[in-house]
Amino acid sequence: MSAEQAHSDGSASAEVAARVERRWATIAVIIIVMMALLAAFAGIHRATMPQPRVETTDPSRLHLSGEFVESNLGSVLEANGNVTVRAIGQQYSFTPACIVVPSDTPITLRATSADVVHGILIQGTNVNTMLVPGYISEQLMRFAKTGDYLMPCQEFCSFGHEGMWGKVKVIDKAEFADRAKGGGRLSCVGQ
Ligand SMILES: [Cu+2]
Repeated sequence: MSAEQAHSDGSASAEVAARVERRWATIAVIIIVMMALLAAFAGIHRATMPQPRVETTDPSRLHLSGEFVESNLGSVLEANGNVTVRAIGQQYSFTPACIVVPSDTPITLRATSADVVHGILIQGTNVNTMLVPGYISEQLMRFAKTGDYLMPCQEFCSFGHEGMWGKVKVIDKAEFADRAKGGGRLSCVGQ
């Protein structure tokens, strides 16, 4: 191979490299633009916003006093007809493990973690929130139909994570009102 040939081979491969680099740069820019459009779509059109306020709690004292003591966990029918559900995630279960709620009713889910980061996801719905120790996660939800929904922990929280499942049981509105008459907090644990 003469010196001249080697030189032209070198510039040809430099051209190929430049072309490949431009192609990948274009793909990267397209991906960034698509992600920005998706974020704008979710935020503006679907109104998916981060929680408007930050509420904190002391994870080491959850069981002693305040909103998340054991006797206050579960579902409660509020005076205005809405339902509030309070729950805790801990390694490796949710309390209550079975949440009972009425259909066709505005529901506020309030939950936190007693130890590490967990997550609540209700299958077949867009309910999906992280449970961070020290912070209260709040999510609004509404179920059109009665039925059972699985509620797995969706954040890897250590070796028992795959066994961390809960359930949401959506029952008829009238039946829920009837059960709520006695006061107290409702759940479907053991049912
Ligand atoms: Cu977990």
